[in-house]
Amino acid sequence: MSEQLNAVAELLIGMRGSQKEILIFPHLRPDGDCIGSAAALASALRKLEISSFVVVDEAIPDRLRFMAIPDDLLIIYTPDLVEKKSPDMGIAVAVDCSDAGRMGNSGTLYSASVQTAVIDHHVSSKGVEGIRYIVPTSASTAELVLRVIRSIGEKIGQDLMDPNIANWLMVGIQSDTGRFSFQNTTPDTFRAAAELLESGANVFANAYHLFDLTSVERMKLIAKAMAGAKMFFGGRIALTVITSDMLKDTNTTDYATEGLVSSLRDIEGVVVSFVVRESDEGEVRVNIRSREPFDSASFAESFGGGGHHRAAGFSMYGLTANEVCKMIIERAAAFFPEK
Ligand SMILES: [Mn+2]
Repeated sequence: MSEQLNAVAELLIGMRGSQKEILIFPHLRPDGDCIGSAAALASALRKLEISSFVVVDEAIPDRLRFMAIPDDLLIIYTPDLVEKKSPDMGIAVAVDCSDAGRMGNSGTLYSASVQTAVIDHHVSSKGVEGIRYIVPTSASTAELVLRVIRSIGEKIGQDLMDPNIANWLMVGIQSDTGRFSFQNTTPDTFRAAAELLESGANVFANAYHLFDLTSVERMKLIAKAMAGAKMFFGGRIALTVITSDMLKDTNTTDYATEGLVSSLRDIEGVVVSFVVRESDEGEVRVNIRSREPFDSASFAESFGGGGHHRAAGFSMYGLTANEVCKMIIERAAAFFPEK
């Protein structure tokens, strides 16, 4: 067992018998991995009779409702919580992210905690505070949380797994591996998945909800985005812009764009793809997917963002989507090795 895993497990176990809470913080705009990991960890900790909640800025997005995470496991962040919760807060755990900046408003509450811990698999993990279990080679945070839960169980001699926990972790793995097809998928991923299946996860239902289920509205949005896609550098870069008007016209939300950036990368010859999204709040968000040798994470970091080598993102403020596109194309050239 790694030292970091052991340290996180011991830290969490240490809250048994205290009146303090363990609050768990996924990242903003939650995906299956951060929400699944957070819900599984909170639920397992409750079996130790530790009061534990997942703190989020907004309710679970519609497309993840199938996970059936009970409302009583969640706290929707409000600013008054910082004062209200601080005295009760024993440990704040960041999952699938490593600093308050990725959490949105609830990051304020995370930062107010004296003791923090991080469970994450992003190469661009930031910060130095707290106990940090960060494994960039892990395909998902869910695999790391599974190890934490298993380790706690072994230490206290209690099996903490149940079908809900198993399924929430499986959702995390399926989400982040593109149902076991991305380059990040490892033998450990399959071993974890096998264990979770044996504990009651439903790989089929998850795949349907995560990847196949769609809507006419979303299809219309994707059609517009695809029609507007532009190619650069002899077809090695594919880029498209999603404007606020496109979302309004098709009656969709931001979440409808999921999967689009991967589809663009799948075009033959494309090494890196970008989806540039306008938001009403003056933010322009950029999603990146790439193939070797293009490093999405370091490209995103050069704009103040982060992520994984093959999947990353960043946000810009006070610029138009077109200005951001121009900057991307100018800077991307430097990220292709010299010929
Ligand atoms: Mn993840």
